[in-house]
Order: sequence, then structure tokens, then C-alpha cells
Amino acid sequence: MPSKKALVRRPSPRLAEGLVTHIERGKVDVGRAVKQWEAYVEALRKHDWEIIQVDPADDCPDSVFVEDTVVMYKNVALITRPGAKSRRTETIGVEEAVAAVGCSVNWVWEPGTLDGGDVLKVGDTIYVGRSGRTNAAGVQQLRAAFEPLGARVVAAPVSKVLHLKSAVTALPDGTALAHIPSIDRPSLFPRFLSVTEEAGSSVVLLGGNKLLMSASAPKTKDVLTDLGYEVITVDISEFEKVEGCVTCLSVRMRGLYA
Ligand code: CIR
Repeated sequence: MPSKKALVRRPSPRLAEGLVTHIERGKVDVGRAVKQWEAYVEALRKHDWEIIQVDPADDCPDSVFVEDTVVMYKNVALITRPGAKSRRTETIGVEEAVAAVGCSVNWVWEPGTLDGGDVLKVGDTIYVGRSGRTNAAGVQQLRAAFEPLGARVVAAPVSKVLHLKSAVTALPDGTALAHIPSIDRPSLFPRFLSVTEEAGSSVVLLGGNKLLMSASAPKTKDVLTDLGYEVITVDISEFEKVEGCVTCLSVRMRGLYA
């Protein structure tokens, strides 16, 4: 069985100060968030993911959203340059963690900005959101890093939500799982299944037909279960209050690393 590793990072005690851009700020219960995070990590572990904990970055309120700091393709880890200045130092511990796993490491440089939440991989197609966080130079640098390795990079305007993956992720067969009202250009995705709940557009592929998704999208869970998927839900309400979704709490690596 190919090895499955997931990077995660324990929530900062300052999580409640996390950035909020497109939603009303809710009151975050940090103690509850830590319990939810532990259950999320346990769900990955239970489905054969080896957990790699990045050193916590307690001074960075958004550091639990580790997905935004690195993009993996083949054996290369592209360390991002997050669009929000308050998040820039989050990459330091992540760099160490991916190097320790044996990845080749590359970086996004100024003036580029890129958040991993804007990067959706479907096989060798890499969709990248040109969002409030990811700029044109960031898109260009992603292309320069991964196209020589065999990726096809497709840029997608994102104006209605924080990140591309706030509105669309992909099922194991490559079908885009999409909340259409949140997507600027749905026509960029050749085959999509539209869902009515915004949180329903975000799934983590656990392996085989198993999907991990937020408990706040019960109708989507029913739709996906009815299509033959085994859906595991986790309560991530405290992270949703600061615009997090189920993908952003981990970085999944499949097989190709050290
Ligand atoms: C932020 O605004 O950066 C955080 N409060 C939320 C980041 C969520 N990341 C993600 O969905 N990939």
C-alpha cells in the first residue's frame, strides 16, 4: 500500500483572532477547537494516514490552516508566500517538516503570493484560484514550478469566497464537487456535481471510496452516500467561524516521498 502522510499543526491559542474576510466573525471557543482538531487528526489516523505534526506556531492565529503554506506535486513541496501578511511566518516550521520527509523544496518569491487553499489538484491538472490571497505572480510561479514536472495549470478567477477550495474540491473520480453560487467561472470545470451547501463542496479524499467532510453539510453527505461513497463527518464548527474548511486543516501526501 502506498504510504499516506498528512501534515497537521496544532491550533494556536490565538485562533479566535484568525482572519475573517467573507463571513461575519463568530465567537470561537478555542478549547472546543482543540478537541475538534484532535478528532479530525484521529479520523485521518484511523484511515491509515501517518500523522506528521508541524511544530506549532502559537503566535500565528491561523497556523492550524496548514494547507495554505505548502503545495505538494510529485516529490516537490512548493512553500507558499501567503497572501495575508499576518500569515507569512507560518511557512517556517512547514519548510522543516517537508524537508524532513524527503521532499525537494521550492519557494514562491516576492512579489508572488499564493495560498494552498487556492490550489486544487485533479490528477495532473492543477486548478489555481486567482483570489484575494493568490496574485498573478503567484499563479505564474506555480506554473513555473509544476508544469515542467508534467502538470497542466488552469487559473480560475475567485472573487466570491476566500479560496478556490472554499467553493470546489474533487471526488475520487475527478468530478468537481462544486457550490456553484460561490464559483466565478463554473465552465472551467469539465464535469461537476453541484451541491446546495457551501461547506458541502469541501471533501478530503481518505482513500478508496472514503470521503471526509464537515458535519455542517448533512444534505451533501446524503447525496454522496447515495452515490456509493462512505462519508465520514467531523465537526469543525470552530474553524468554520474563521473561514476554515475540511481541507485546510491538513496537507496530504500520497506515496512519492522519502
Ligand atoms: C484565513 O483567512 O487565512 C484563515 N482564517 C482561514 C484559512 C482557511 N484556509 C483554507 O481554507 N485553505
